[in-house]
Amino acid sequence: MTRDYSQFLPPSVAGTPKPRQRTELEILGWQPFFAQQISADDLTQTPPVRVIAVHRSGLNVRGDGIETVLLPRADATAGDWILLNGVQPALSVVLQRKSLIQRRAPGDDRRQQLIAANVDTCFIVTSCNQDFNIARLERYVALAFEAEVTPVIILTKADRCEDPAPFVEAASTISDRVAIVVLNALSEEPKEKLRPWCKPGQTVAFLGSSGVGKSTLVNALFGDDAVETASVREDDDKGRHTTRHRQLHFLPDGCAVMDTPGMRELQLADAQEGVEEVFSDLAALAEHCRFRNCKHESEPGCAIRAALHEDAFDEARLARWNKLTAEEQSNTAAMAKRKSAGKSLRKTIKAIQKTNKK
Ligand SMILES: Nc1nc2c(ncn2[C@@H]2O[C@H](COP(=O)(O)OP(=O)(O)O)[C@@H](O)[C@H]2O)c(=O)[nH]1
Ligand SMILES: [Mg+2]
Ligand SMILES: [Zn+2]
Repeated sequence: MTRDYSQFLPPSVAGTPKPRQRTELEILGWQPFFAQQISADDLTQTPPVRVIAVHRSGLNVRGDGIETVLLPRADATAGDWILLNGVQPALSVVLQRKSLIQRRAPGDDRRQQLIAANVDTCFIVTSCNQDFNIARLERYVALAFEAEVTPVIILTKADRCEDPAPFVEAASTISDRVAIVVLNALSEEPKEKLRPWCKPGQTVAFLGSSGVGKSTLVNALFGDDAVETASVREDDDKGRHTTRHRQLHFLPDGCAVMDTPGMRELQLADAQEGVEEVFSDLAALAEHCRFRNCKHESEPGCAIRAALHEDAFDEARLARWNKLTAEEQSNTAAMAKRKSAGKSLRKTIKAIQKTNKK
């Protein structure tokens, strides 16, 4: 009989030591940032669960040995950690977030829409084709900067494009703080190329228009068909809409991966810092304009115009900066108005309730 003495041997002889077993919570993306918000009692009495999918009808949450559905609530979104109150689920508490991706809700509803919480890296996906739009990419990058999430631009369908270089070049003008990855999502490339961000304990999210390959990338990371993808319509190269809700998937080594449906309209609000960060070169120049409120049109002593004169940057970029800044300001103002209107309405209701009680 052969006996296994390997446990008595130094690791170099016994083979490479096994990586530490990750706890169930760690696989879901639990980090010290969340652990330090709760006590040992909380951990047992109101166990943490993560929102892994958002549906109209409810929030799917998962924890250590827990899998349940909570009623939808306005203050929780995909990726959130919640201390689950088993007796009164409505009293469950959302933990403080590490990051929050949000946009102005589309349509007339001017409130902020929570998209994803506690994401470490957001992969902004577009393709080497007509989906590529520099202004839209800038919005996404501003959104990520504002959310305090690391943005990475992914250019898919490189295999369907004769020369992806111009796309890479255009994307690289957005910000020198954003990595750019060009790949074929249907190959083995994604696993290798996205590895630096898809580490154990991390949460990554795929954002971008419909049909650019977000779900295909999720499947490539898992090496199987974890999620359904759209088949491309022959005529316009666009995928059909299949991903309908935001959902987290968990790689066995402990990286949480979020797939999202395409966003048709991305309007920023409350994102002034994010926008400034994308256009930090222009914002720095503007500091040198003679007038504080310089519109960079025809004012004397305009540093932006002077730089433009020397071809220091592209005039179209200045136009995009102006446009995004104006839009962000108007959305933020509209939202503030809505908030205060809501506040005074709540006050009125409270006052009525008071008089009714008397
Ligand atoms: N040739 C090629 N097809 C791709 C690539 N990425 C995605 N597709 C195809 O594009 C279609 C839309 O992909 P999907 O992942 O559903 O897009 P999503 O809407 O962003 O999730 C599918 O038919 C994919 O097979 C790529 O890099 N190369
Ligand atoms: Mg999809
Ligand atoms: Zn100026």
